[in-house]
Amino acid sequence: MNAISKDVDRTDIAKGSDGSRLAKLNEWVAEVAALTRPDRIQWCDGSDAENDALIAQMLDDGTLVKLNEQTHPNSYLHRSDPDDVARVEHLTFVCTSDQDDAGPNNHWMAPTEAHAKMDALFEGCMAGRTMYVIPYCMGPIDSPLSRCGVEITDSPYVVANMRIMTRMGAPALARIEKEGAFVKGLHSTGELDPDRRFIMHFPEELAIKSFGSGYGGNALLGKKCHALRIASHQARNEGWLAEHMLILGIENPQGETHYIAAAFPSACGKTNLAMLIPPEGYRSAGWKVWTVGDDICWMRPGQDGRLYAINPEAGFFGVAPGTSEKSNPNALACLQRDAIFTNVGVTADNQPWWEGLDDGQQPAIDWRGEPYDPAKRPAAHPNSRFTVSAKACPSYSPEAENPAGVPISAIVFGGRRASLVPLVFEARDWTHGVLVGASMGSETTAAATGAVGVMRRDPMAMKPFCGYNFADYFAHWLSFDTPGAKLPKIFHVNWFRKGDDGKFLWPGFGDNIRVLEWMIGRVKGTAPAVDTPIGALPAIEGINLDGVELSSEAREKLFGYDRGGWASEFEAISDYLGEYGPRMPQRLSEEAERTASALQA
Ligand code: TSX
Ligand code: MN
Repeated sequence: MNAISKDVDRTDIAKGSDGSRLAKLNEWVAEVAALTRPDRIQWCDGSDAENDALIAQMLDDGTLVKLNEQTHPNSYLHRSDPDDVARVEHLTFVCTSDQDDAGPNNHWMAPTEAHAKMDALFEGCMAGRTMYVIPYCMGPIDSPLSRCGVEITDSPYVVANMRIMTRMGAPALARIEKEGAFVKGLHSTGELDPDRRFIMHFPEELAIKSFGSGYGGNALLGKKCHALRIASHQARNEGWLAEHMLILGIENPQGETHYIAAAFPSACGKTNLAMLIPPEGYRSAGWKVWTVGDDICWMRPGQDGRLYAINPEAGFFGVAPGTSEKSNPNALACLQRDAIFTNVGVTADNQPWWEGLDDGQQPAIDWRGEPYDPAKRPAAHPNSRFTVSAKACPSYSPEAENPAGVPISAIVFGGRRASLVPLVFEARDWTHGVLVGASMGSETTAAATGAVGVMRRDPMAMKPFCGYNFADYFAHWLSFDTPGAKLPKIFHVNWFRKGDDGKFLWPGFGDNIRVLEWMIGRVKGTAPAVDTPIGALPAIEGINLDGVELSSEAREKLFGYDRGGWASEFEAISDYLGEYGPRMPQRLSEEAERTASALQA
């Protein structure tokens, strides 16, 4: 157990000692207990003993199934309710007093109405159950960029996952006692009735209420609810950014490391990029990619004017299907022990299994716990997950624990685009880069929607996660461009361009380091580029393509640009941005017009 936890007298906390900086927390816990009426209240300290007891209890009641101890020590499978397997955007609300503050990008409900609705659902919902109080810290425990929260839940599965995904327990409680401030998250799995399921955010109160789902994004409140929706609102007020971005470090043979933050919509391989292993030629030359985070990035200007970033999370809650020795060996290495799997299949000898694992084994039981029948359903749910500590990742950056964060040299936006969009381009300046982020789009895959190849705009990959009006969000991004700011360069990438034969033109995966190398060359002023109206494209001699075989069609499509196609794209972009109405910053519309007219010229 952590030393700090010994200083905390839990009996005293539960009583709510006067004058204590924890009084606010104790009062809230008492209030919630009076509403939800649990049989027991358990304050979580994050200790091994506490975790062992929770795991034993979940094995006993069937919440968890133990996996093969020889091949996957200390690893477990959770099968969720079959109707509770993903985030539910249509039931996710941002409850600001003024509807315009939530914006057209969010579902909105008035705070009083939302509280009344949720409190009715929560009334007595924990009767016969244990209420867990989980103090947690998003970000390194000693970082000024970190923020704390407390999640109250009746789900031991949530406790076990929060223990991996956040800095949970006694040290977080000690920080809350020192600061007095925390985000209040209330969660109950309820009866898992899809008609009585809501995820409500109250950014003005720094509060979250989530009922009726045990699924990660709806139930692990530190992640999407706190670290993105609530934090984005807080970040605007306090002058920082809470983004849906991976963070990686790229180390060159001279031993210099540059940090890159990158935003992609779902199904673009964010976790794979965050854990990239360079191709052999690069590795032997001394290149290395370090993983800081795979999903969320909090960044703010430092004393020197640069943006400094932390990963607020402590683990990975990644999509299992498609994770293989080829696509992501580092992720696979993380999953050999101490992992929780949700909704994957299992082999006859009880090893976790998913589509695209490609290890030569076969599934015996599917994610519903039934004998595997390919005619019925895939073995693993397409949104099945692993939860694992970041420390288990072979490429985990030691700098990820640096309380000062890492300085960001480049911000990358990207999407899945079969046509038009080249492999990489660089924005002219910050304003143009914000436009590039705001106009991001990606084509859907079967895993996400069933409808394949439909273009969805997803500004900065924040469409489901921005806790306030997108027009205000773009203005906030623009506001970082101040005298003295040493902002990162902004790029756009597309690993998914296809040829006329429908095949991918770029090898992707480890070879993406070639694109990252060009970006860092641009940051340092050494890599050549060609200016175009959409931004700067790599000069063909400026990007290392040794060992990559590209047809002339591939070269043309990956490194060229189609003026007519982009002119149409910019019409679509103006229409899309127009949907955000009169609150849209004029600087952004002007930037779009500037590009559009350059394309006409
Ligand atoms: O994650 C991906 N990345 C980023 C990796 C660092 N994926 C998987 C996306 C689904 C989550 C990719 N898929 C990437 C990519 O760069 N590129 C592609 C498309 C692609 C697929 C297969 C091949 C090449 C490109 N080639 C062969 O299978 C041989
Ligand atoms: Mn995400």
